[in-house]
Amino acid sequence: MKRLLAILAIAMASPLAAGAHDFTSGTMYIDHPMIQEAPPGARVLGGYVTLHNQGAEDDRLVGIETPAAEKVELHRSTVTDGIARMQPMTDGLPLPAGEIVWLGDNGTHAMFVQPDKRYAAGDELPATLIFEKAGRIDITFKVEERSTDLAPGHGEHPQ
Ligand SMILES: [Cu+2]
Repeated sequence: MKRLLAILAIAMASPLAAGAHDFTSGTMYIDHPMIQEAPPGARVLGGYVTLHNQGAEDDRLVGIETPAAEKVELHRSTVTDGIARMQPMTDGLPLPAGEIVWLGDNGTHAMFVQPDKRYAAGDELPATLIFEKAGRIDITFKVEERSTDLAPGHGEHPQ
């Protein structure tokens, strides 16, 4: 019994490892693109991904496309005087050479607007990440159960 509990504890301590998947194209390493499961009828879904620009030149994530939603916007959430707001990241997400950037840090996220159906944990959404220099890279976002482990702001995406 103790052994079983230990195994459960390990499994629960690393919820991300279970759903981990990654993609590489050229010098761009794309780790763990995920979308948080939302309640039925949700009009938007929040997406997150880790990007490691392993090249010598700075790059930038300028957009995301998917056939699974009306559109995808890059947003940054801020809380001012207790009021949450989202702002479009009109210049995209900068990816300095050699650095690892998490779309998810500081309230950043990809907002999937009007998904074509309800996506539940375990589902996958095809998407294309569009980079200024690395070009278009096809990936899939995996839907995961809503987690409170994500940084502040992620769990409260306005629906
Ligand atoms: Cu948003």
